[in-house]
Amino acid sequence: MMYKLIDFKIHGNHDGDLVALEKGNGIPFDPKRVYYIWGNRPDVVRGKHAHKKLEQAIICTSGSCDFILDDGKERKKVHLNNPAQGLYIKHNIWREFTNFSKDCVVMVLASEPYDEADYIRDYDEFKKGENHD
Ligand code: T46
Repeated sequence: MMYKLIDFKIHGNHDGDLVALEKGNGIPFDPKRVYYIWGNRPDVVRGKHAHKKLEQAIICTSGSCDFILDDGKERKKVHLNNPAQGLYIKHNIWREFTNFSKDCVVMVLASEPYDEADYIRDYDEFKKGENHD
């Protein structure tokens, strides 16, 4: 499984909608960090790395963007434009993201605190990795 799209439960009423996320309730891991990204030029390409251990759930809370995912064997593009949907990516998946709408805000829940040592930023090194599932 390269990725999974998770539909979150929406607590909606006539005033608007709310999504609440926690382990086992939309998120398959215990989140230890949250960060968010906005203000990107439409054509900028972010990411360009994989993670050795980190799992993440990525939510486009506003606007839209594209994630390009690569498991070392094939590449897939996922368009995100729904704040009630999460893109779950486990470790050892190369990711790039681009095609940002002006109002795009990407929020990420991560299974571990930030650790630069967990990043694989060289594509050849990623491809050579012995632990592709
Ligand atoms: C991912 C995609 C979706 C921190 O200090 N703490 C953090 O938790 C993060 C994520 C980043 N940073 C610093 C490190 C860099 O100096 O913020 C700067 C930008 O980070 P980076 O170039 O890694 O950002 P993206 O947008 O390329 O990638 C990020 C995540 O790093 C990555 O895990 O999957 O968002």
